[in-house]
Amino acid sequence: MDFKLEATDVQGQARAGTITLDHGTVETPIFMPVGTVGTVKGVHQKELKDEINPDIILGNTYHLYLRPGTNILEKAGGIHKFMNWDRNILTDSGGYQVYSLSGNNKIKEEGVKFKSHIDGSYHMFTPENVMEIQRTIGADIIMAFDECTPYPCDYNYAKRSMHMTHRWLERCLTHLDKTPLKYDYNQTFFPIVQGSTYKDLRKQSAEYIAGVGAAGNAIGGLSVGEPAEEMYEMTEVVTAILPKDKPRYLMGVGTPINLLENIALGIDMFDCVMPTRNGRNGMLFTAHGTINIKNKKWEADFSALDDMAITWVDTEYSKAYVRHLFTVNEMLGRQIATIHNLGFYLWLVREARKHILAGDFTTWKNMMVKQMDKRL
Ligand code: PRF
Repeated sequence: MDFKLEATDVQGQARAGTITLDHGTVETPIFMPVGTVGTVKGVHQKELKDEINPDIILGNTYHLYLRPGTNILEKAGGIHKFMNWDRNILTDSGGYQVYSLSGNNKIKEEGVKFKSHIDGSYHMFTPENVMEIQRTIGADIIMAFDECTPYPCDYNYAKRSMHMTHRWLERCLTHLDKTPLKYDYNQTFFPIVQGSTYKDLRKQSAEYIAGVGAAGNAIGGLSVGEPAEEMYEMTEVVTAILPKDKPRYLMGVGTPINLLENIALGIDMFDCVMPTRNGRNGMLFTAHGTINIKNKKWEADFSALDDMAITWVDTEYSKAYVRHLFTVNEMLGRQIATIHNLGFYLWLVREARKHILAGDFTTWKNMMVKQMDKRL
């Protein structure tokens, strides 16, 4: 993996760069659409490529391990071939999903024993087998196995958990060294900073992670229910320590405003289910604020879905029609909303990149944050 920093904002920490991987170059800042089980829900690969055009998408180890399973993924020749996506993919390690999705999990030094949310069967994730599973899935960027602490989190628990995440990281690295690549392209490993909402722990964790010297670094444990201001404070503490010449990935974030504020603090990569999941629920993100398309106020509004016309659905369909599709629970409504939202998220990070390169990011960001902070 190669990271080139092209520009840094004059007033803040925002950066524009490129990450080159074996399935193409990623322009940063980037938002990675979430394709949990090997599909960005409701979007054809062709639409994803032609309309939304992301350089990289995300998949989840937890889900792909449960279904279709590593056996099928290996037979398919890896996730890219299986889902017919020839651009980059990043897999999350399951270090978040085992806590958020499976009931009854037991976290121990050895690893996490968890109950499948699908059939109730028991499984064990360890730093070692998660590295092997990610080798077999075959994403371009693979993540360390960590513990994402909940919010709020007791200081002593957060501290013990952070140290365990660091010990797990050493085990990931040792095992990865011993586990050969399965396919004919490279994989890049990112470690994850934890430390809950405690500045001293975040500082300690960022120093530890920076010391590993990985090609890229991630920040976990945020956007788990804490106030946005607290998230920004933690990002700021961590980005001040993480190396400037490596990409920084803030996991599971966030709203359009969260993206811009964190870009301003030096984050390069994001992923979040919000544009897809909230889209399926009728929430549309626009440059002028958030729309609940299910609202009766759109019943006879025949204007274009979004006059900014970022993707073709924005002018092809009216608000009244999309509202109708949601009212009668037609899947096309959910598909349209998903394409709109992903188009908007990708537009937003590309605009951010343009303004960083042009040198007026902070002014533009402040204007956009004010403009987007509305319910329409
Ligand atoms: N760890 C991992 N994945 C994640 C998170 C984390 O802390 C988060 C937190 N917002 C999202 N996804 N491995």
